[in-house]
Amino acid sequence: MKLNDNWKIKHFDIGAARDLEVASPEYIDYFWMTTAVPGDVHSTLIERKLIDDPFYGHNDLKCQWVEEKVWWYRTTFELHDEIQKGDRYELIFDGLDTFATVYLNGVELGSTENMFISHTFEVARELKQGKNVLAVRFDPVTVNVKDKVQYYWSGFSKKRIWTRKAQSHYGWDWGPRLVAAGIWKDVRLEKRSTAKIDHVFARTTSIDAGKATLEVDVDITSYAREKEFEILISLNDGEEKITTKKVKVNRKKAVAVLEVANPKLWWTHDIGMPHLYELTVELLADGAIIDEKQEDIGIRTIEVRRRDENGEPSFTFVLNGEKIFAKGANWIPIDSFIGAVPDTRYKHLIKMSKDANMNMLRVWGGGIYEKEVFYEECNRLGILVWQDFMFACALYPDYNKNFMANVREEIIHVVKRLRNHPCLAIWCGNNENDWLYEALNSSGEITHPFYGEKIYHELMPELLEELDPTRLFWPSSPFGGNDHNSREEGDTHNWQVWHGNIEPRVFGEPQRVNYSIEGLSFKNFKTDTTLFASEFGMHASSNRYTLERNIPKEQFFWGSDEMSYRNKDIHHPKGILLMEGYTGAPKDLDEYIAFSMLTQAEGLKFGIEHYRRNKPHTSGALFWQLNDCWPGTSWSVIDYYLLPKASYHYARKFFSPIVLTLDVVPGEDIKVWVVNDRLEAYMDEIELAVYHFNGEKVFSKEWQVRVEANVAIQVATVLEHKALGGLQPEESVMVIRSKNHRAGENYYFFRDQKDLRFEEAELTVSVNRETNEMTVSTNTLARMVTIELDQEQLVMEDNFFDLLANESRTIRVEQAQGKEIPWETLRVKAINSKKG
Ligand code: BMA
Repeated sequence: MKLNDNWKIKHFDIGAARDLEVASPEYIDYFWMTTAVPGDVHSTLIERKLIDDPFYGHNDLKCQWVEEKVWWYRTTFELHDEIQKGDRYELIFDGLDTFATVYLNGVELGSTENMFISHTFEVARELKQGKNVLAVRFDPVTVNVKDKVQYYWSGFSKKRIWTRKAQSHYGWDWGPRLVAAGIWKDVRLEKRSTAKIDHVFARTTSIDAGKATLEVDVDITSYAREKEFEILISLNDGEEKITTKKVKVNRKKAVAVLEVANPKLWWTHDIGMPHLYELTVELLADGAIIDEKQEDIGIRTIEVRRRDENGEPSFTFVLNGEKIFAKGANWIPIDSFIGAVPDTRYKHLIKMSKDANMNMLRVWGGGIYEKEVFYEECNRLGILVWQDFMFACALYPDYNKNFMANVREEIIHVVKRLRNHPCLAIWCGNNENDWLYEALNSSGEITHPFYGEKIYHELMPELLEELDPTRLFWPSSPFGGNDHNSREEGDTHNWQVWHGNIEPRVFGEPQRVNYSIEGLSFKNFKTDTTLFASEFGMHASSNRYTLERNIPKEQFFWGSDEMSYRNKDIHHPKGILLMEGYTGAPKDLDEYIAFSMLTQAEGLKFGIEHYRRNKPHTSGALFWQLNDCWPGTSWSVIDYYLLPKASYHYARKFFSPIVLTLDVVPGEDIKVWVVNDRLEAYMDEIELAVYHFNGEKVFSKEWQVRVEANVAIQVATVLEHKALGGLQPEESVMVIRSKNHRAGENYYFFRDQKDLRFEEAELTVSVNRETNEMTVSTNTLARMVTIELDQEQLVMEDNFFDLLANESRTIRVEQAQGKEIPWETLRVKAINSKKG
């Protein structure tokens, strides 16, 4: 039974309330405010208009007081059962954020200090038939970490490392400090009989010759020592029963081996179907079912190949025996207030990832182990998950016994919770701790030992060997080689682009930076020979609608304090330098929005197509970052209102399983490539065409291509001056396309945006409100046609595209929740379209 109803909250100053009084059933809470569970304190205060929307202007600073208070939650619930002697009831909190003390009918059941795990209390004696009162006190994090002064490295804020809570709550370089608190997941009361199922671990042990073998391990807790139990396992495929097996429980464990003939395998969506079977595990005592668990499982094998066929280092995910090129992004918490986020927001974002042809998402280590809905959607849609443990950019107090006991419990809990998901591909110990520690240490900036090392290099590998030997445990990201961020081994974060790091470096060298146009240009991707790029990216503005909703009107201009407050990164000139190199520096807000979006989109395209051409040596490209937790300026490609930036639409193209791509360096030969990630050969006729911006076609060449399954090849070279057909490079555009529409069109320019000489485009726009379609056409090449409508969560077939002279495109627009499209707010423009 869920206990999510009737909750109320109130805050007290530290020390102002007597705990047993507030927790007692007699306490009068008539005047408290109601709140939603799951949820959080801030979201309730926002809803009740007791704090101003923290995302608007500087309002986040106005509500910092919330984190300094003691917050009490109270509810009452009715229990109809007549409680018998020997009955067992478990009160389960799936998520308490974070320092909580739980009381039932005035009895203090215990305290918790880990947001990431569920907490269970045995309460048969404290429960009553009839009315029960449940109370939870949340202490401010400041109280708990007050005396934990520590002078060693911890990025973005100091004391966060002592709290097993989303580290980004304390502020990050893409989000404000908003230290959430509250009951952020379900609360449940479960009656237990003589035993219960603790955990199930289902895994594919082999797939061959039309047969798959699965092993299912079941752990139980028994409350009746002498009693015998059995486990009944069934595997269903929709309505069809595939197999069942009954096994005896021996010392609280049961193991069953299942065989599945002609299994339908789980694949990522780009190369197959993500087929799911339903596994049911029933616990039987004297023939009667006393507990049951159901999970969707996939039949698949996954490994990370660390050496290729020639014995050279590699970092390639291999799914069901097939090498995968991982295409995707880094996932951060999808809201500053994660408890109150509806599942629909998750579903929409994951669907958007799939629609952008991503086959892997990395759950980054400064946020949370995601909610169930995240993994379920990835299972269902065929997206692999790189799972970090939640440690990021800091040293962690591995010398402290209590902290380590908490971490140990967390790892066990999380691994058992997530290990059955077919989407889960790898466990990773932390984000950047190994790399940054060594680099900062070598630069003389920190002299402490590598605190935290025991977690990722002792505790985790030891526990994972036992709890999940089916996946690679990777100590950190990046990791491997001489410099943990070495391109010779393992995975890398390319922060040469944007952050200006000078790479490669080796152990012992200081980390140097080059803040110049060349130093942080996205052109630097070209020299990146990584085996697997798990982070890299550039800022782009949020959409105009998103900014307008959150920036006071009088501050709505480029260079205002409010605009700059949206950007939480240090050294703001980095973004300007990046744009200077490609589009030129923006002069006003409209130019900033357009130029930053275009630079990010072209930069990611430049880097990712390079990485993909380099396959299989490079076997993955996960850019930083998919999403935002607030309406800010960041590396995200989808803004807070789930409106795509230009890069998102570029991603649909540069991540498509088959991509026709050009390697273009001004003044050099143009290299024509085909990247085929599909598991079958690609045969086609392709064309490279060059046009003057006014539409005149000056060059065309066609090739018959056959590209074997899962390879990238260069199919041709074209001399630049030939391709130009007498035109100037500044006035021409290239298009590489499939003559049979088997692959998407791809546009390239001979020079950087700032050097191109566009003509002024006149766009003609018409709207069909019946079908929610709009059509745009142009007289001359229109660069980055941008369709804007004042509504959140809009889904457009395409946006931010280039349109050749005299061509037209029709775009369908939908709203994720089926809301009306506000066509009256429509604005369509291109970078070179007529202003006004
Ligand atoms: C990496 C990430 C994040 C950060 C991003 C941008 O270091 O792991 O910590 O937000 O770069 O700086």
